[in-house]
Amino acid sequence: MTASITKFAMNDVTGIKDYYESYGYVVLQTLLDRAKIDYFIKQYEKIKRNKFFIYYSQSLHAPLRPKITPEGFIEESMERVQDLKFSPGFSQAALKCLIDRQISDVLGILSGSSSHTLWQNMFFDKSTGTVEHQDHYYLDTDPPGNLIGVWYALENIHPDSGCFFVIPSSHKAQVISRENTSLKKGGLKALVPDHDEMRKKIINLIREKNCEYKTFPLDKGDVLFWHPYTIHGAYQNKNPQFSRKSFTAHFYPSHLPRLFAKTPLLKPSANPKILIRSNDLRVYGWNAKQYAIYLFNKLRGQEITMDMRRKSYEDYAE
Ligand SMILES: O=C(O)CCC(=O)C(=O)O
Ligand SMILES: [Fe+2]
Repeated sequence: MTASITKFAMNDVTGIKDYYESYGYVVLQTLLDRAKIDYFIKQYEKIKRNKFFIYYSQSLHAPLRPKITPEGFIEESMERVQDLKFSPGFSQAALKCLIDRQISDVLGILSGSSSHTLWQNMFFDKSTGTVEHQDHYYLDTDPPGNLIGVWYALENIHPDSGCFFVIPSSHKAQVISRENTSLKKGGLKALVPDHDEMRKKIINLIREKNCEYKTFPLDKGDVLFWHPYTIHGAYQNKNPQFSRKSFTAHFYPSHLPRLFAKTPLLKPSANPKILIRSNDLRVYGWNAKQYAIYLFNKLRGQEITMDMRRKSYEDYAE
């Protein structure tokens, strides 16, 4: 049995803010228009079996061709969905959901800022069983603590699909930061030992304090917002019949700089309260590079860098 989930409506401004501050997350009920979701899913079904479709995988940090399960779902999650410009119907439908007006209204309630920048985003068809972590380790603002994570349920999420979870109020406990702050020296690979340390510290913290996990089998259109210090992750899929269609995105108040990262050129999106990356040429270049890396990896064999999937490690029970 899943414990009940407190869900808020948009007009409960004080309730939303207070809950987020106490627990480090908050759920808004049917925030995202279902017709918008249906349109995105239609676009997704179109590209899924396209022979030329390549995407950057968030779970493996490498470009991939979709690996489709016997039940018809893409196995590994996609990163930078709105930047997949060689599939414009798909990427634009994703962006429409990500930058919805209701989303920016809630971001405004939580941060008090009138403009937010969309930094990173992902699409999951199935759960990849994300290890416990704080987003602060990967993405945050300077000063830290102002990033907001957003998880969008794109279907009714089954409890056995590998639900997203958070450790309530963990944003008030310890923050584990990156020791290696320079991504330039050696890229992602240089961060691997440090990342593994972080993963272990988080697991130890949870075990020492015997923390309670809160699991989210949300309904289609529900949206969860969380703090960059809140420990969260996702369970492994328990039944291959269940997908877990969802987006996640990370926003921050536009006036703040990024921690450990340069801010790219930005422009207003179709929602004037949300800024997105403006240099389209660079984004096309990034896409071309993914094709090149994909072909290179195919010839040479793929090297796994930062693996986010709990099944790749021995220290997780499920
Ligand atoms: O949905 C998941 O599996 C995890 C997503 C996540 O950790 C994030 O978006 O920050
Ligand atoms: Fe995360």
